Amino acid sequence: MHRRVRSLAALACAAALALVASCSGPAKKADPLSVAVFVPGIASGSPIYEMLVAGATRAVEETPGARLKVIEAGYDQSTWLDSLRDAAASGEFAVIVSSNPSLPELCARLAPDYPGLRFILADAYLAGDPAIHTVLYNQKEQGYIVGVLAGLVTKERAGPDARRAALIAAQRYPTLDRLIRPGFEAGLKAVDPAFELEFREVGNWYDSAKAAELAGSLYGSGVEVILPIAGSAGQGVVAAARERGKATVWFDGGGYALDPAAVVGCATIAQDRLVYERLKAALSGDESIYGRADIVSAKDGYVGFDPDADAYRALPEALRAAFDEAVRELEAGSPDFSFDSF
Ligand code: RBF
Repeated sequence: MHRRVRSLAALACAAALALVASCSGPAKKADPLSVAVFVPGIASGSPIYEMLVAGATRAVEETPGARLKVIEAGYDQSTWLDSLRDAAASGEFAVIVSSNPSLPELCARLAPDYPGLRFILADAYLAGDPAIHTVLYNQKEQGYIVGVLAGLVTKERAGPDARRAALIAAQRYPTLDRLIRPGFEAGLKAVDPAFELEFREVGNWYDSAKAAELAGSLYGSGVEVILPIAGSAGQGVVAAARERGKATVWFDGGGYALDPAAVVGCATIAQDRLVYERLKAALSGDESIYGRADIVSAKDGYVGFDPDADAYRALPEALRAAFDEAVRELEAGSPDFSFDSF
């Protein structure tokens, strides 16, 4: 009897080992020009992801023989590691391109099991992993740009004594806490050091009804301008602003299309260009990017502002002149928000 239990246990062990062996590492060597774009969420409604897909698509279209597959992982973050592992284990891809500060940790866990696979991660930071290249935007600068504008518009519309603005975020994460929020606050305080920032959390990146509710009560309490960092949930903030004749400032570009009046300013990151450039380099055989964590900023043209919209042009000329000057100074290094590691 004992012997039988032992041999059954041995059999189970062997089966488990075989399973582990079959799971680790791709069976075939991937075509070096085969690319997966991993969207950690849903692309539609999040400009940062729409640009990720656009930039990767352009690099692949310009590279003869290259192929691209877009994998939309959805909003449940607890499933992302498994979806990534499925993509890696398929053996189909030589490069996985993605964008999000939470991706480096997940990719670094997978990389040792798939030695041929490389990762290009935008809007993220991890130095020293030989399979991973990351590029972080100086989000403090992007925050500062919309902060200055939010401060100026608040004063213009609610009077010189108005000193409250708001940020509605989907969730807390290090880039938000250490770059976006302090940058936004610095911009407000550049207009008036007494500015105070209200902070609210939606809890996810898609619930625009909840975001609209949070925005509605902030606007109702006298806040004039809100910055949403909430992906497609940010549309709820725009809807609330439209309803009350209030304003929003937008991140990552693409905001003006949401409403012709409520979005008064839109900061930009050149995510489409960046993803295009880095993937193009990788597809042409440049291995030097891996292991490197770059930081790009306003000075190099990767962070900026889009003035091309009626709602922005409708702001008083003196306000726009003061704002332009602040953006120009930022590009010239003042204030200096540069940093070498994150
Ligand atoms: N930004 C979006 O626009 N849409 C998203 O669905 C989204 N999902 C995110 C999920 C996680 C876990 C984290 C850490 C960030 C996410 N972001 C998303 C924020 C994005 O990385 C970036 O900080 C903002 O877009 C501002 O540039």
